[in-house]
Amino acid sequence: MKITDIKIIVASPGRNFVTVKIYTDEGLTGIGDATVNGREKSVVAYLEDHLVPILIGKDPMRTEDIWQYLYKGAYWRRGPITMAAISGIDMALWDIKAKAANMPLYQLLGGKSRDKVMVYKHVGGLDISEVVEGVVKMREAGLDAIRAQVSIPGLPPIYGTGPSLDQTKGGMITALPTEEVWATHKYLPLVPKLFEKVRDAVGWDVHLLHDVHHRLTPIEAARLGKDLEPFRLFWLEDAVAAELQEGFRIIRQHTTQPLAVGEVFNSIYDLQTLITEQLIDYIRVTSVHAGGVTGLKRIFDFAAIYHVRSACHGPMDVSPVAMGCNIHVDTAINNFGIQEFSGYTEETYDMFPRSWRYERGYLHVGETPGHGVDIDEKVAAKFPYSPAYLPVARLEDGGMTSW
Ligand code: EZ4
Ligand code: CO
Repeated sequence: MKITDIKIIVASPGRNFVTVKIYTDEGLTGIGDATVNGREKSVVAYLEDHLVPILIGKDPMRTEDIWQYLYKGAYWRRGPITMAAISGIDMALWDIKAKAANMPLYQLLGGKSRDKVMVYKHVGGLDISEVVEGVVKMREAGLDAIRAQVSIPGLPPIYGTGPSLDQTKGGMITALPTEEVWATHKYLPLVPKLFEKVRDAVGWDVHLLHDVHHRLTPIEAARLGKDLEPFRLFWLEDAVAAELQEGFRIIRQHTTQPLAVGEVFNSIYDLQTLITEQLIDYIRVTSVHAGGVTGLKRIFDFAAIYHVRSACHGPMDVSPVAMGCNIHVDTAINNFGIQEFSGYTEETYDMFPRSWRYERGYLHVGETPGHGVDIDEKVAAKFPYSPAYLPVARLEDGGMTSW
């Protein structure tokens, strides 16, 4: 089999998605997700200028060799743009391979290790009572795992705390970055109060999660971990920016609060220290940013050796294609932990016909050959690219900070 053509489709059915479509001389096609939120066009240029020309004529069945060719062969390794481009290609190639085998992708990854995939969804609110109300509703909707975020009284709402503020362009995803305000000393005492109220309302038979969005220092995160211990959270996510993996040693020394990190990682080397020193409990890499099906499976197998479980990033900017690939990997591996799932706009669902399905807190893998997600290009054509950025964060004195 030979690759005859590769098309890059950019569309914005609620938010921007970059989709790679690979054509072969045997008529089989495959698609992959290559979206990097807020940097979409850089991936398109990388793909169109550099990867498409060198892939035409290659054998699409050689998924490992093509992955290595694009990774090692670039000389300039890693990075979110490069790795998203490789991810998009890799997903499309696995789609073709599984279609050629006439099997759903999970069969090529070892078959089913579980029947369904537990997800968590997000609840946000401007104050604690709003969040508690949202968590109760979410529980009624069948969720066994729920992420809760609250705004800081006296400060403007921050990313991730509003009712889906982080999910639509009508919220806080804007044409130019908005600037938010962050104050750690106001946040730290608030979060334990939130989870005390949430536990009072929904009890202990539910997994509760919280995302710090990289905003603390290690010692501040250690304090938060200790203060949250009575409420037995499933995890504390992105407690600190993890460029310095060793920073997690400080958190780990002080708290038994389980830790998760990795949604911005794109290579196994971003997490090597975290995993081998068992500084975290869940690794949050996702197919679209960590090297496709090939990269994701490699990282999770590595993590398994160190008792670290999977937790694929799965917000709305991880497209239904990448979500489909995540679900196949989630279903096949032994060390599955949880899958983030925000759901999508109706327009997005129309654009990506798929065989996976969501039902009351769980995702179910599809049985169609390939990864089971397709793109309706007529629908895509109705939603042209529209520039959108994540917000940035400043301290109250105006200094830039992590968000
Ligand atoms: O900030 O998807 O856990 N989920 C998250 C997301 C991310 C965005 C980045 O594009 O933290 O909301
Ligand atoms: Co997160």
